[in-house]
Amino acid sequence: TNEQLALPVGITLDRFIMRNQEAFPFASGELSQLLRDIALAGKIINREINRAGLSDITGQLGSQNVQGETQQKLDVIADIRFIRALKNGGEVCAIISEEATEVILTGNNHAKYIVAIDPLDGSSNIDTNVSIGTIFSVYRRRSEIGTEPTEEDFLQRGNKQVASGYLLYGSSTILVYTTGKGVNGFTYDYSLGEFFLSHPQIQISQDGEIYSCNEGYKSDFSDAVQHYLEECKQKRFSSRYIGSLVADFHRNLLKGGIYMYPATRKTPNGKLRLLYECFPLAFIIEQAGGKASDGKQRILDIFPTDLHQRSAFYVGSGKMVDTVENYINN
Ligand code: P6P
Repeated sequence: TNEQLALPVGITLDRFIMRNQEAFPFASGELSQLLRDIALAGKIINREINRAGLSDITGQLGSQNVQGETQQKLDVIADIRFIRALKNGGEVCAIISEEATEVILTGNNHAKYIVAIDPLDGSSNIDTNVSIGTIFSVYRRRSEIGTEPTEEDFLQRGNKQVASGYLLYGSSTILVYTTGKGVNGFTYDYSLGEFFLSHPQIQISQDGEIYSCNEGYKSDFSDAVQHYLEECKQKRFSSRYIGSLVADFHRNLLKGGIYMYPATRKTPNGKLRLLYECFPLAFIIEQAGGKASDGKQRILDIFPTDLHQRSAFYVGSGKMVDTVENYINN
């Protein structure tokens, strides 16, 4: 059944996952364990981020810290931590990451899940202390259990995702995810080392008055998108663009709004990556009652041909995505 679980605010993530698993009649617990592994990696990265200013790991790759150790950038550390957590958790047979060109094999060839991840989105934001995020997407593998996974395992439509979510390392650290039964947000209490349900059954408003895009590229946008921007300004909508996808997405999810990254001269196919940015956020927004489009089609219907392919991205309140699509297609 598709009813959303009404669980009390304040329940721990662990208990929520357990209750949620009961709602899946044939669940064997592997996805539950995988979600716990992701939450663990998020806690570790959260600690690294909070220490970054102190132990000077936000600098360029290769810089030395006070102990004379070779430094690694936070996004490299995040990548290493997620891969290690997923490998050790044993539920994932392969990973693709924004930080790696090729498929990463975990050696768990009997595991049935694969994960696509952007371990820490937007390094320019890391160095300037802007809120940053991790985005993840979970699929069942297409290849036989026991065989070595291949790139083909990852070339599935977005609507085949089993789960997706993000961690936002901001004024507080929040984990937001869906397994297809609604969207829930968990806020991290670092003094207890626990995530607690703080945003149960998130639903985005059908319409909104916030638009997020980099207007510096306005002259590159199609006439249609420029006309939509004019409409937003005539209606005195608020322009909010943090330049950090997870932060912009999360604000719009809670307050209503649209995030747009259209094709530009510099990025003719859009800038954002389909498999580990657009697909996971599109799954979330649809589960929260919103929409995600590349301007012509539903993001989740796209069949990817390359692990790192990019896409134009319009995501948020359904009526706002419909409006900009109408400009583009008429
Ligand atoms: P621009 C950060 O580099 C990122 O991937 C997203 O987090 C962000 O929304 C976007 O790119 C910002 O891109 O071209 O506006 O700087």
